[in-house]
Amino acid sequence: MKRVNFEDAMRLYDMDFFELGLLADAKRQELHGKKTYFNINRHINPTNICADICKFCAYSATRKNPNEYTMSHEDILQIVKEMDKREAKEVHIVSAHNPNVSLDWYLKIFKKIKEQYPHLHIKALTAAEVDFLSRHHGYTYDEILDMMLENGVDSMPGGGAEIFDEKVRDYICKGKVTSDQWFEIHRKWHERGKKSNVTMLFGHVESRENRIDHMMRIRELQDLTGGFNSFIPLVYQTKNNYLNIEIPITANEIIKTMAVSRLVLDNVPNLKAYWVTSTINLALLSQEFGANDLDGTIEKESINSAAGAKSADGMDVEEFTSLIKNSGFIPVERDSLYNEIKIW
Ligand code: V47
Repeated sequence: MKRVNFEDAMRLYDMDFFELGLLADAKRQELHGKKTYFNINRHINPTNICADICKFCAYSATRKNPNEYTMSHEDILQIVKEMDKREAKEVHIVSAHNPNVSLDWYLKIFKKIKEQYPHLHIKALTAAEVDFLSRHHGYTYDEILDMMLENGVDSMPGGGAEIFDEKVRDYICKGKVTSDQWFEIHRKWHERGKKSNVTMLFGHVESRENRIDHMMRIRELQDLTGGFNSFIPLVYQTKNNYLNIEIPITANEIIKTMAVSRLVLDNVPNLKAYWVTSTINLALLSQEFGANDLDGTIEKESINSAAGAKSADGMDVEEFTSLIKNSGFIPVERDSLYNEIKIW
């Protein structure tokens, strides 16, 4: 099939909803058949004190959310101990950009987790955090990435990508990692033989053009490195932040965006329907519009739930897998690098 260019992608959005779905589903079936991947994982968000100000964020401590916190390493290790008992395979650690703690506070917790739980996959530090740590503590990106490796980080999450268009980015999150820097960090990580994910925050002030431009920039780096495991469109949550979006994005536009991204990102193997921001119902429907991954059980999550997502307590694995089965797909537990562990 011919590669989808920018104009083609715009036209995909204008297609009949179900015909677009069939196209995206054909691509999904070619890559993954009826399998839907998920992971037994746990999110930990160790601190919400942030030096950056993103208009869409409800998680960081501000005057709308004055309850600032910073976990101790003991707190974090206790959570990891409990999740390990429940046979979780991945710990996903993302923090705000806290200027009051040392670089060691960030790095040493990875080392402690790795030493005590060598079988756990540590997915940690977004490119936005790497950029913050580099600026705040005076290290190069290369030095920070090497320290992450030395301390046990296995892969990088896709956060901080937001929207790469510079004008929109300036409006929603001025001052944090730029688009070029975001790609530079992931390129350097991939060059170390490591994998990462990439997100897109949509449903706020961005246009369809901005979303397609975002996907095209990802496709370009992926052609060079092949280091992205999955693309994760994050539906903007409207509550408790400073973006003031009055009319939320429609379900139709969310599902179309999933389908278009499956077709544009022909070189990214997995499309994740992140149920936390899309709702579980739309995530299940997305399986018929290109998505082949539902992230995981999550257990607890603070960033998106602060802005209104119903994800504060995660989901039970039995319930999760039966929802996938009942929607006509095969729930396949995977590890963080997409090796299959178990068909449920
Ligand atoms: O970067 C912040 C987003 C991200 C809001 O790599 C918001 O596997 C919606 O990146 N509405 C963090 N989203 C979460 C993230 C992630 C999640 C799941 C899996 C992976 C992965 C990565 O959450 C931030 C930001 O883009 N976010 N505020 C909001 N109001």
